[in-house]
Amino acid sequence: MAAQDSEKAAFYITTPIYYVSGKPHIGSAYTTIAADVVARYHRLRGEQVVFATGTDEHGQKVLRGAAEAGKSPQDFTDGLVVEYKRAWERLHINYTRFIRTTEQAHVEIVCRIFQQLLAQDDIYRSEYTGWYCVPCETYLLEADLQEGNCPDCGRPVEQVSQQAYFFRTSNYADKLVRYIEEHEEFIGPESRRNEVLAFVRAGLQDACISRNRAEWDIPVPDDPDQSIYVWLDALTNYLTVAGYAEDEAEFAAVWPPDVQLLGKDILTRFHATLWPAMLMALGVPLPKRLFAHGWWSDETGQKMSKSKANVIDPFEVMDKLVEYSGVRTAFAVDTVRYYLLREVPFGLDGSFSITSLLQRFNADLANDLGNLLNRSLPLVERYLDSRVPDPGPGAGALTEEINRTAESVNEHLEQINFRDALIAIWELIGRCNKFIDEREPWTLHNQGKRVELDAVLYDVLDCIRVIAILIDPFMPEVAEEIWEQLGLTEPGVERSWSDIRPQRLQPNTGIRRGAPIFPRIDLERAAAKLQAGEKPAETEKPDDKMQPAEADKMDRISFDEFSKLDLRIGKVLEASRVPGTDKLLVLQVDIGEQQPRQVVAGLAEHFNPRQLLGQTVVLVANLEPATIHDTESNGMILAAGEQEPLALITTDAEVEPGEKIR
Ligand code: ME8
Repeated sequence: MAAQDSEKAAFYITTPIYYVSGKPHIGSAYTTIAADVVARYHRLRGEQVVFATGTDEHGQKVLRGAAEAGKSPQDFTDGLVVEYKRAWERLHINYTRFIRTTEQAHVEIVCRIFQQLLAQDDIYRSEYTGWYCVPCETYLLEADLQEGNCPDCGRPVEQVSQQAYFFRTSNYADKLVRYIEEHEEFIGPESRRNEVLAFVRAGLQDACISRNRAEWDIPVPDDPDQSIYVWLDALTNYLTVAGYAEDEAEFAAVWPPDVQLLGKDILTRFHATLWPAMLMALGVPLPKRLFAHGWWSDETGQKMSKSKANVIDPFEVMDKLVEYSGVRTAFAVDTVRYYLLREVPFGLDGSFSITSLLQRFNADLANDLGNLLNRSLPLVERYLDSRVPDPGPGAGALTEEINRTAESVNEHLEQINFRDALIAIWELIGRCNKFIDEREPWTLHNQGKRVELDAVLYDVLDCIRVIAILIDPFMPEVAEEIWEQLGLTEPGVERSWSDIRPQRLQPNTGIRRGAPIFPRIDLERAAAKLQAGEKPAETEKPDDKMQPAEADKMDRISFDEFSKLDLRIGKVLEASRVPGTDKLLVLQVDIGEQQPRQVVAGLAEHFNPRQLLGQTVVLVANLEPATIHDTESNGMILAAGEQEPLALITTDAEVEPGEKIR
């Protein structure tokens, strides 16, 4: 996949072109997001990329959809194309070409190909008697049917008896078997390759490639009673995009496709047989790699189908995520992208579960990645005046991990193995978090070990920089946010795969810590809401951190309720770690009472105990006492930060301990 032909200038990747019979859903989004990840990866490597997607607009399925909607086929398809383009934009899909099979230039290429194949006797006319599945737009033989229904979608088929044109697929079966055997990379994953080989070895029937004329289809040249079969038309889109028979230079720069992604439903009968046979007949090189991914079903494992109304809408999922976490819409989109590619190995089937999406959000994004940022950038702010330090001779502790991760992510992405690439990146995130725990920058600061402190924080920031590049193909907006928080906003400081090397971060860069990217979800509350079947609010709103509507959604309390809080000024007299924990400190706080209050607080990851001595704090004095890790706690210290204590709440002038807050 990486190795480009020396004479080929561009990396060419495609998705199937989707039927415009319904709105985009999680299935079409899946293939398109996966293709976008591959395209972004190659762009980051400095390659020119042609990334094509589009819509399949002819055929009975679309014609019937238009009739049901009471629209002309043109109005119907125009409307849905807008929906597709809008959906791809919202999902951060950066395609370079959106092809519609109704484009005049494409129609002309389809006709030219038909004429050429007819002239060279790869197409002939005969009688067709058999079956047709309209939802799949597939001709079927009696022997193909399962209990009289379509073997793919299980729906009833229609009997067809007509004069028709045939393509001599059978002539290419042996050549195709040899080709598949000799080109291991041609079909992935391995299991699908074996299925295709078995199918082709059993021999191929000539394919019926026309139908009695339907108003909306492409007519067969010089035979207006017949329409060109929608699959011949659809597969040709990949050639049209590359400039076939139109622009020789463009075609030479782009052809053959490096990767064609598709679902397993359209591999064996179409992309792995009819398509290569057509190309062989035309004398055009075959695509380098066809990769068929698995099928998403709903939470109960049922195949998604519009008639069952269980089709998953990615935008409804995002709305829920925004509602439950308060995450910005752009990062909710990236979360859905991450979830789809992390949850299930590409190639296998999966069932989409909002609960597991929310769990992954908390565990991988809020905890692992979010925590890394939320705990390290404040340290740089506090100790180093928000500047990237000099690495000094002591830096480079994460060099080996960074190099190893880069190598493994490359390998996995070349193999179209998104899940393992993400696992490798998350191992690096875990390692970086652990490095902070081990080196305790707060202790180094406290001990005045500035050189060591600089080296540790440099390594952490530099590793975060590498992580931002690595996640960029998957989560482009999150990568950009991290980049900005690192202060890498100068023109020309773009993310590039070649910068996945240690110690490329410029000392003295000014970091700009932002709000936490992934606010943690209260999973219990979310589960209760999900169970109540609440429909989330529309997220058609500006991508701001605090939406005006959020204030309305807050649980309000009355003044009487607020008055019940007893908030007091306190002064920290003693502070030490709670034995056996990483996060907890036990503090003795003077709040003007006879005895100091003992309070357990989750401050240990961000504050050194000694740093807190003498600190003025705000204490919730009338909180019920609790025992935390065998230690009595009698009150709560207030700090800013929803997930992590980023800063203590204190006063801007000296106030006596015990003073009430109103
Ligand atoms: O077949 N899980 O279009 P189509 C995973 N026009 N992927 C899914 C999915 C699911 N539940 N549902 C759909 C066509 N897909 C033809 C293609 S190409 C020359 C012509 C994805 O709208 C998957 O990629 O039925 C599948 O192959 C494609 O959508 C089918 O889209």
